[in-house]
Amino acid sequence: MKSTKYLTEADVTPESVFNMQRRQVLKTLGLSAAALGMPGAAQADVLSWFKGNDRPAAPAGRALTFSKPEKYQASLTLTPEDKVAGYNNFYEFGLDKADPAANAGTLKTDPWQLTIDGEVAKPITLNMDDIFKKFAMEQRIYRMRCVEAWSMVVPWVGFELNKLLKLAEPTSNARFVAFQTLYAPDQMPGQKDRFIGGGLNYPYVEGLRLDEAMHPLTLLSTGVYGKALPPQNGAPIRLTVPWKYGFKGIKSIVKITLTRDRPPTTWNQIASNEYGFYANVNPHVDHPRWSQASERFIGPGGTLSVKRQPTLLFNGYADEVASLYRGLDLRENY
Ligand SMILES: Nc1nc2c(c(=O)[nH]1)N[C@H]1C(S)=C(S)[C@@H](COP(=O)(O)O)O[C@H]1N2
Ligand SMILES: [Mo]
Repeated sequence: MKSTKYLTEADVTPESVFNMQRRQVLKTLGLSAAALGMPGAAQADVLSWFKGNDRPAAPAGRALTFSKPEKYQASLTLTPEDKVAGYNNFYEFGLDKADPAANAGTLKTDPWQLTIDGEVAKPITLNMDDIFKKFAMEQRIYRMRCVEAWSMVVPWVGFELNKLLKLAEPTSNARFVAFQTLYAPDQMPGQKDRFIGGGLNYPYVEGLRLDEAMHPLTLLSTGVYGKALPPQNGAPIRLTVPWKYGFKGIKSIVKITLTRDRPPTTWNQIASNEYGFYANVNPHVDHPRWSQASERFIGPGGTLSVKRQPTLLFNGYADEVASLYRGLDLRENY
């Protein structure tokens, strides 16, 4: 990987590794990455983004009403709003970090329906008004760690997933919770075109064990920085599981299904040796192609403020969640 005047070698490595992975995807699809000039373009995109200033302003979402429980107002340096809304993974809108902010305006989030079904006594379909009426929103400041070894600190607005699940009354057969993103190829170019969408299978799906889903840290988020989620962050409702890698945080959810069996998950399907079902943040278990011991924190300021810092076990939430995994080999269950 060549170094640049903007980032040090150490700083660009995880992104570059990720771009290599993308070339692999392109190869699988029978496309020549070199012919398309992808590695250079991808690198240029990352660099131009990190220079700051040239990102379009995030569309202003509706202001939300919410409480700020003391316990969850962590005194951490926040990632600035324009970076939270400008540096995204949402492959339905393209693979580059700037693509979702540029392209997700086509997502229609109103009206929106969310269905809870499967192993529940009371299946239910709610629109967003129902959700805001039934569940009091709160702000929670959480660390967020992508499997690509970058991290943010994000002030989410949302509510505990367990409140919604309790409403549907899981049966005694329910052991897992499956989530599904909207499938709308007319709104999401990556679902129509395997090149734009990185060769993933759509709709994007994710899953949790029922106890993980019921944990008080697990949120359904409807906002960020006090306002309704911008489309690129997964409007109008997305999952936030702060002790797991970011890919578990499925966006723009339309369906939640309680199941007996462990549901398939998108990244696990494409590369099960690299992306496990659990995906708990763990500095001691490396990704097969890069170390997870440290991460680049995307903080305030320009390029040089991207700081390398140690990664924390369970992303710093071990006191709260380690008991969920007692007796489980975290190396095997990555
Ligand atoms: N539907 C869908 N959900 C998704 C993704 C995606 O590509 N599609 N990317 C995931 C990944 S890898 C990360 S790191 C987070 C990024 O969330 P953010 O853009 O709000 O920071 O969304 C996750 N949820
Ligand atoms: Mo991610």
